[in-house]
Amino acid sequence: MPHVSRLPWLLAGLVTGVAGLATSYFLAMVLTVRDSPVVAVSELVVKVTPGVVVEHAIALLQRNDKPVLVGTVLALLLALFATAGWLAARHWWWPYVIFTALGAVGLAAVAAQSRPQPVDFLPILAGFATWIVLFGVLRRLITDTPPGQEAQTAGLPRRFVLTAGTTAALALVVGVTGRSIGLGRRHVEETRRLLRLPGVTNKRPPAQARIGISGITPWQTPADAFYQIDTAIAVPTIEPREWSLRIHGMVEREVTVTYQQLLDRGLEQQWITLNCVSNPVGGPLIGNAWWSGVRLADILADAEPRPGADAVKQTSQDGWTCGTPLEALTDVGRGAMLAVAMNGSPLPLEHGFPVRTIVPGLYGYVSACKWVVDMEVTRFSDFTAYWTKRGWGEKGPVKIGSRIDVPRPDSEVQAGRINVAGMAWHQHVGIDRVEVSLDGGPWQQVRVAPSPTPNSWVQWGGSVEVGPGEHLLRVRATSPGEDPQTGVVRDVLPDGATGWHAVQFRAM
Ligand SMILES: Nc1nc2c(c(=O)[nH]1)N[C@H]1C(S)=C(S)[C@@H](COP(=O)(O)O)O[C@H]1N2
Ligand SMILES: [Mo]
Repeated sequence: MPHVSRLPWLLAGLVTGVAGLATSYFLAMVLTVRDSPVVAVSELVVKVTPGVVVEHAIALLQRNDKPVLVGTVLALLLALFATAGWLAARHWWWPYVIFTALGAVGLAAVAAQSRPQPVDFLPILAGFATWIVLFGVLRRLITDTPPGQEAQTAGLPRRFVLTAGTTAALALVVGVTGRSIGLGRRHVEETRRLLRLPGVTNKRPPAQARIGISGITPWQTPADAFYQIDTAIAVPTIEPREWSLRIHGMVEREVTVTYQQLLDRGLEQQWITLNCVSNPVGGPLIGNAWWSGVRLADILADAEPRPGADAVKQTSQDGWTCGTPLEALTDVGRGAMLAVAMNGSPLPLEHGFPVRTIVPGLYGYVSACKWVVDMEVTRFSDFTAYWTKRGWGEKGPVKIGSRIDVPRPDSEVQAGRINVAGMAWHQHVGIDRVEVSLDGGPWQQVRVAPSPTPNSWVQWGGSVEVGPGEHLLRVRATSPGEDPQTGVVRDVLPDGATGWHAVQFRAM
């Protein structure tokens, strides 16, 4: 039996292990998962270690306890990776056993955190996949090379050295990139926390806007419950002092505003409901917030759009685009704004920090540009925006909508008089009537809680009489001076769903 060097095996284990760690770390940073996998495992170690031991360690290490712990876990991992490779010289399956065990520990560590989300597990899975695939590749490069037959580098098969070396270098790049993304985000998060915005208040919803029926959606949507839609892979991290907005194109005067200049113009605040064109009938992609920002009509007036322009092509820092009707932005009455705050706090990073556009009465995909940095005054005939290219309508005015929150679909209620309640919206136009129909019967009017503005949704509620058995409740809303909401069913594509929301339930 020829002499088998164990060095390539040990290196294969190390390189594979480190590459998997780098992938998972990178993904954790990009997905803004709370902790990188190694940190999550370190936290698990603390959790399963007896309290006295932890206290002694903290007392001993003082403020270095966390770096020391994470460093120890990392060192242990490196040793395990090398061992896994080393053992593979004997039995090919050893690394797979060790990598699987480590993956399981990683999953357990994430599961042990408070309220883990499904996405929190992705980095672990990606790291595990990297381990399995990569070790397979390196293993083949070692075993497929008959000793002494191929070119050697430092006593190792040259092709193995090349692949392992490239992988290690890539892992380094991936790891360093992940770190800079993570640090950038943390820095901007801190800037955001320390920001004090003059004129931003945290307004409470007006009491009369609430219908007072339990189980209904809150009239004001907290920022962390607000739906989020964007194409950004990593949330853009923009320092306010580095932000500026350039308005150009078909204008008399190009205008550039910095963050400070924006604040100096003075802020306006209003309740505005934002919804997504891809929200199905009865769906959750809608929210209502108290927005603070600067009126866009004023800023555009400074730029003086030229006759013939009918559109504004907005571009975000990450290159997403949308086309907004110019008149919706210049119409003072509509109240389109460059928003800097949501519900009394600077915009969350996910919702466009430091500045986004909000236009009452238009779907988000044609108007609500997050991380907005560029506005080109132009013509619809001269460009196509991100979603328009993909088959969605060019203009995107919101359609009237209504939703049943109470009773819940497929729920059971006591026969008799039961509460019914939900939301209705037609931003910029308003809602003045809501009706429900039980089991296909006549439409019965319910109460609409008055909203302070047509730009926000309303809560509606009332009661209906139900006997024992299966029931179907429908809802439709009406805007002032218009026909009731249509029951014709249309898909969200290309410009928003139509049809009545219906809820099936059972009475006992
Ligand atoms: N930069 C950027 N802005 C964007 C989007 C995007 O993908 N990128 N999506 C739009 C869409 S489709 C909607 S519905 C709203 C959603 O805003 P929210 O995530 O703050 O709720 O943002 C809009 N603004
Ligand atoms: Mo959207």
